[in-house]
Amino acid sequence: MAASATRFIFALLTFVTVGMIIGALIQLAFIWRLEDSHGIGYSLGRIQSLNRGSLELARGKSYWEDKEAAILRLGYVKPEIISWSPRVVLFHNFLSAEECDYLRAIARPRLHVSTVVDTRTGKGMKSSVRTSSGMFLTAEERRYPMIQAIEKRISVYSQVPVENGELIQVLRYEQNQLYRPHHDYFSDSFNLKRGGQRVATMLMYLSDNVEGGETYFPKAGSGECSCGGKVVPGLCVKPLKGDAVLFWSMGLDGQSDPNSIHGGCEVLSGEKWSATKWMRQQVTS
Ligand code: PD2
Ligand code: ZN
Repeated sequence: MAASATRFIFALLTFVTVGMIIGALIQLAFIWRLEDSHGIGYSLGRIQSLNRGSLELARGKSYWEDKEAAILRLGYVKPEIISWSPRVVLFHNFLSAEECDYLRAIARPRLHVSTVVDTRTGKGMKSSVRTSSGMFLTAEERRYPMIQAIEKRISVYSQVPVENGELIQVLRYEQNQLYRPHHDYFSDSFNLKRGGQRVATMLMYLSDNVEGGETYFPKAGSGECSCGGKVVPGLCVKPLKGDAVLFWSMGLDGQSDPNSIHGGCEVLSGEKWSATKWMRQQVTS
């Protein structure tokens, strides 16, 4: 009698335990399906803009599953219009710290003294106008996934196709180095032949802890700012790692905009690293 009662209690306990395990598994599966269909977790499910990547978000893909959202750094990049004439947009958090470090690492062993365009010949020449060191990424490096992602991001935020972009240039400014005010559009006819005029520039900052080294727009705004420690009229953008500034060398009238004059202020301490993407009227490659 006692033995059969023990067997009964044991069977009951086993039944209850197995039932609880099955119930827990069913609940887990239910929660998992719920997350999957509503994009809970890292959900940007309510973003419903016009591109395919965002539609996938709207259908419930989580942020990291959506490659397009990750490439565009949706939710991180914050645009701020800082001037309408010249047209200048500051993109906060445009590059990740990893992307900045990657560009610097590729560039460091291949740096050369920077040059400016000689308007008589269209060739590069050394000049006191620009005292940095720099290098260009190669067409091969353009195919690396991280570079591809950066190029795609530049093209989406500027609405200039990737094919119209020149190769990315990486620059390093050491103490006392600078780039005096200049226009990015060409004043010679040689460089116009392949790709046409430069229409816009995306200037990305790759390093922190720089004193000075601001990007200076003398014809923007009506205030004053600090450029390499000097107070000057115009607008100055501080070089913060990961930020990028997009400015237009061509006005809405389709003509080169003289107000787009800009420079890189003197670096007072630390090292400033930047990367430039110039964009043309036509395809460059
Ligand atoms: O690196 C800079 O700060 C800078 C400033 C102005 C770069 C350029 N222009 C350029 O590459 O055109
Ligand atoms: Zn420039």
